[in-house]
Amino acid sequence: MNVATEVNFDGLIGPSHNYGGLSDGNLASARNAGDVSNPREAAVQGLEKMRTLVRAGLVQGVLPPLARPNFDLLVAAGFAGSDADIIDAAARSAPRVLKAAWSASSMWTANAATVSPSADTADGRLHFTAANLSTMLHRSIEHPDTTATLVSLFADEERFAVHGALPAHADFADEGAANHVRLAAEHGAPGVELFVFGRDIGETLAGFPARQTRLASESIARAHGLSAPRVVFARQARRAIEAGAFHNDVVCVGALDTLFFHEHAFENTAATLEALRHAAEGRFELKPVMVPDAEVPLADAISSYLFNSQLLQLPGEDRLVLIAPTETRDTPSAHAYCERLVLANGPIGRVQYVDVRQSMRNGGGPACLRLRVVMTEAEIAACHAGVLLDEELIDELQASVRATYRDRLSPADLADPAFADECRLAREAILEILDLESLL
Ligand code: SUG
Repeated sequence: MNVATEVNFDGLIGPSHNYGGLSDGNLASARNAGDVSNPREAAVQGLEKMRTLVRAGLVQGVLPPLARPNFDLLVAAGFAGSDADIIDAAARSAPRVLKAAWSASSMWTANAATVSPSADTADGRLHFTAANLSTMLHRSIEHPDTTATLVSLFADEERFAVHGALPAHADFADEGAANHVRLAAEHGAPGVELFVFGRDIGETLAGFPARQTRLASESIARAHGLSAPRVVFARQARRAIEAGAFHNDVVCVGALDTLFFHEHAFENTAATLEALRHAAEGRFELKPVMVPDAEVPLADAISSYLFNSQLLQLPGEDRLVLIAPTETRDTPSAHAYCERLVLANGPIGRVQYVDVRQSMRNGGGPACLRLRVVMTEAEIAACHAGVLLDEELIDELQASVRATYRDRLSPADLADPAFADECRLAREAILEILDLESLL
């Protein structure tokens, strides 16, 4: 067995972070639509979360923001001329498309791709499939640039396989690692991969959209060369989606042998746990931690983002640590549950709270902001070194953000062509720091 480490690649929040109200079914996004945002504070908060994990002794990576506005989308919508002409015309006749083009949503890197570590794949390579994010217009434009980023970071084809996104059709709707959980005895051991979908192909459902299909999940498992007996496909509870759990990671998080989830996360909890136990047989014993609705009602689980936490094995701690958003601490039922959880002598020994409020107001908690990549030493050595962070690099990124990002951004600013230049310069400075000028 290879020794491997879980590396978290967080999305660096981009300079156009704003509250567009673009995500149907994401209650926070709808609630805060049109509010003034604080891009500088948002990016600093995200970097502080990364610093917390660096200080805890973890390997921490970062993915740069994508170029915004996305002029390809605006040109596809028929706008032409200079950048300023395009923004001006779009602001007048297609403001919602312009908002989509400006979205900084690539910060939520849990949706960037689905990742299978080399211990799980038939060819022994570390596989990525960029998510097509086809359900939401503003997110559907991410994948070409995300693929390019992944290819630059994981260029060594002998060790890494980067697959482009699945077809952009509703039957293949895919939201990446937000609907995927990997469980294993140790990070480097062969594991069990759980894919959670909300919809079958051809199925149309009333209400909030189910953003992941069974076909998408199955296609990824095939492309990654996963061993069928070690893969579980489970249906997300319709009730959870209707209550605002637009991704499974809003009601479930897993790490190593532990699955932490809400009673109403899965359509059939008993069958899901049974399938996981069966897939894990001979490798590890599953430790399910199910939170009853009577203790944390589904609505509180979703508003507090209790489950959108990072569940981590930290050096020097014998039990897992849950890195939860401060909103969990501020929600009485979720907070009381966490207090009991750590006393219970189960697999989770500590809860630590982080402030990512700017992202949370768009429905993005600590778990949304990171893409987990289990990597061997050799894979870490083969990955682009410029994106692996230490505190000095975090300081440098924060200084750059403070110098180039706006403190306040209001919806009207998105119509200002000068803001596009400002964002370009801010991104250029970041790419230079990360030694990724090739992505300019
Ligand atoms: O896709 N919000 C994101 C939040 C993604 C959270 N990710 C995970 N759960 N893994 C989304 O709904 C809101 C953007 C806006 O309204 O401006 C947004 O895209």
